[in-house]
Amino acid sequence: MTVHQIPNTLQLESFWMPFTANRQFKATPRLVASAEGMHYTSVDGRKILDGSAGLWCVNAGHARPQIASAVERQLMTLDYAPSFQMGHPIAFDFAQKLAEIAPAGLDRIFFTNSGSESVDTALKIALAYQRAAGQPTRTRLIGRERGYHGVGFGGMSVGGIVNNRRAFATHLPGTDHIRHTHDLARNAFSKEQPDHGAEFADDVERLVALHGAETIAAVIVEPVAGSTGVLIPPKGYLQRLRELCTRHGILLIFDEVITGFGRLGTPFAANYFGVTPDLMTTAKGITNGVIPMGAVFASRKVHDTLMTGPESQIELFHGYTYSAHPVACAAGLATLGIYQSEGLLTRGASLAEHWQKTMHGLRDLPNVIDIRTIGLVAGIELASRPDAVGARGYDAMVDCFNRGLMIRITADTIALSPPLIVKPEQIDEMAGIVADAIKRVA
Ligand code: PXG
Ligand code: PLP
Repeated sequence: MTVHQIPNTLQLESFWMPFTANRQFKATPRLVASAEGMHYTSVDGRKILDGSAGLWCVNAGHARPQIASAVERQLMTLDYAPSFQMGHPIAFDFAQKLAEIAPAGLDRIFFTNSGSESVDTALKIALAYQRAAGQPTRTRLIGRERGYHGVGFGGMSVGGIVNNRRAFATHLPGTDHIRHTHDLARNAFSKEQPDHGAEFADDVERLVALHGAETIAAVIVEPVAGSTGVLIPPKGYLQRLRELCTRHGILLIFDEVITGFGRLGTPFAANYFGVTPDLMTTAKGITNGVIPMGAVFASRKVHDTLMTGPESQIELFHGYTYSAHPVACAAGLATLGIYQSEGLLTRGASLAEHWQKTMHGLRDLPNVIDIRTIGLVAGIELASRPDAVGARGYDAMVDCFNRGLMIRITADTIALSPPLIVKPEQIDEMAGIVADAIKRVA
């Protein structure tokens, strides 16, 4: 036992916590001390079922020995090496393995250390691509309302969550947004893709009409929006987005930081929906969450357009000290090994029916105004309390934690996304704890 497991000796002031109500949290902290498989253990020794795969990242479950030993081995073999004008074999191996599971054609891999860095990298690649393709006026970047693309200035600017934007007035200039597709009136309680709303993709035409296609570099969307409350694209929507981007010479970027690596029951959302973007951002599940890493998957067209000019010239003036960190690559390779040997990238598909039935079984509970499910993700939207958006959701999260289940909330929407090793009876257990919480916060 280390001191970290004795809360009453713990000094909480110094750690300025991310995306947290620090003063509220420090008054009544929720602390976990260890994790294994599908469970965390709290500092007071309670088992807590992981209903959120950490933060949507621990897809193979916790404390996997193969990953731990690969990391240890790598640390003692080559702990760090630069990737600027140097290389180390494991980075090339990992990129090759990722290329093998990538959606068709997205087989050029640029490594980062997080989803936010993947997003900013993809946006910069899009700008560099348009310039190299002889379209230097294409500098505008289009996101979507309610989109989350991390917290860098680029990702924040194309993002569409007001709380993430308003304190930081200096957004990137030259960004704009299409509307979100959330439409409770027409689509509440849809299973998988809702029927209505493909026409929201036509907002790309409106922005083309407003700004001129020759000013637009890229459109970025989450195929399924995760952190804004599990918003599933209407039938035909992503296909239409793809057609419009192609027609107008605009690159389409899928932000698959959450949807990547099996979350929908397919390796990537691009596979699930049968729509291939030009660039795809990933992070989180790429290393099972255990070492920070991200990757941008680029099409040959994008990559090859930049591989021009004299061979001695750096083609993309971009990268991170820790791009392709050898220890992250080792964790990623071991993670991919587990995903493949246990079939985890498609396991969600075989559980989806049970998942959907169990989650939709919660629809008659008090204040439930929508339930959305796809793959191994569910969003359960609760009506907000008058004048207190988010309060009911927060109380439900605390109640679940106290009764042995970790969930995520966005305002009053509960998001569930367990590790992909979840057993059917654990799905039932999750639903039971959530049902009790919903009743208690009514
Ligand atoms: N894009 C998407 C689609 C994401 O979901 C990021 C980019 C940024 O990744 P990093 O690694 O920089 O955090 C994300 C991250 C939540 C939650 O509660 C979701 C994320 C992060 C933290 C919390 O839903 N997604
Ligand atoms: N700031 C300074 C002063 C640096 O020297 C560097 C990298 O060399 C950075 C920021 C960027 O750090 P990273 O490459 O880890 O993103």
